[in-house]
Amino acid sequence: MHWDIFCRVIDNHGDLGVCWRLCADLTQRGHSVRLWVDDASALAWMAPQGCASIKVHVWPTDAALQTLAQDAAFKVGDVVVEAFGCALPEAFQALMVQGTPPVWINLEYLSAERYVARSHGLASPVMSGPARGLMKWFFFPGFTPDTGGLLREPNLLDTSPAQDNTPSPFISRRSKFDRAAWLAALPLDQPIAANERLISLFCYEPAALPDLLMQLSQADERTRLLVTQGRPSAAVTAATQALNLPPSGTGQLQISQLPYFSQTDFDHLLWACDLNFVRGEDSLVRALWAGQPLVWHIYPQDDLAHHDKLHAFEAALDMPLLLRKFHAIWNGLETGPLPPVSRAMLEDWRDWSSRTQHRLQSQTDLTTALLGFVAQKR
Ligand code: TRH
Repeated sequence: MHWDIFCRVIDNHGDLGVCWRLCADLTQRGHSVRLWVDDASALAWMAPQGCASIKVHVWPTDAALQTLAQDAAFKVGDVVVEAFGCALPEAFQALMVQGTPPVWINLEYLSAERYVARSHGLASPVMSGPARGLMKWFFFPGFTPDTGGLLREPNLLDTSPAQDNTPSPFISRRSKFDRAAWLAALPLDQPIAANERLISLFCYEPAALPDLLMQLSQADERTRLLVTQGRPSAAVTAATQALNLPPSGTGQLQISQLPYFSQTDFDHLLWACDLNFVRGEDSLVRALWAGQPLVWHIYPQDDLAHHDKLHAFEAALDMPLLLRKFHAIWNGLETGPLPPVSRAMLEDWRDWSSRTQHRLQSQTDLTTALLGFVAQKR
């Protein structure tokens, strides 16, 4: 099938990150995709290799769409995805009613809250505008079989670290992963030593970050903190300055700043680390698939709606109590010292991550569910 996927970048990288992963998964399954996006600049690092079957277009102006309307060769896709309520241009909606109407999907944000299962798959009749009379369908990702599921490309878990040891170059395809070779090829000031435990950091600006840095610097074990580019890197710089620490860390803590990775190498980072701090939506899902201990920094909302969202996630995935406590402090719901990241605690969290990965893996993945849903609605 042919797909038109519309994405607006609100802030950060999640909107485009999720859309690109969906596009890539669809093309891997033989579909062709046009991705319409208002700011594609992050694709330069997220997907530097591009993808022949994904045509990236700038968000269309009315004038551009009027020109397209004159082009006899242009056809709207069989499926149109409006990602995260981004609102399709009216001139595109006008094109949608010219031939056989596409299946129109409103792809929503990920949440474990109860309304998700209730709302998944509901119809929303279009009552006004050029597409009046068409139907939009709500499609909600989620953590239970009565939702749209989670993005998971077909071969993803066959190639996770536990199952594969074939060497690969630094920018590798997702087919093979060798942890040691991947880590050795990272552009770091100091190579990683065998006795260092590895923690990746992808977050916003958690108030508890200085506490984490101090705790790690005084821990029993040596830790390498691998800090991702952008807001995490700026937050760590600000925290080390406020604490009067060297930028490269102190005591048992060594801090290394990473470059922007492709999504493939971002996954590799999550596979390679002993603990992953992730944020937002897409990196959370990828950390769940990595099966390593994780801490989630949820996207903060002004009305504090993220508090309920975090609690629903903890409950849905039956998170251990100490990990919930860590999340409450990391996300600013509670104050006080972070529980120490001890070896015993990481073991406990690893058991939970591994059980959670297995449980979620038994669910239908989002793209398969979406294809089934579209087939019903055509
Ligand atoms: O960037 P985010 O905070 O995006 C957020 C959330 O999706 C949030 O729910 C949404 O409302 C808001 O955007 C507008 O976190 P997220 O979702 O994990 O997206 C990050 C993407 O960036 C993900 O696809 C992984 C990718 N990435 C790389 O590919 N390479 C990198 O080096 C890094 C740091 C990230």
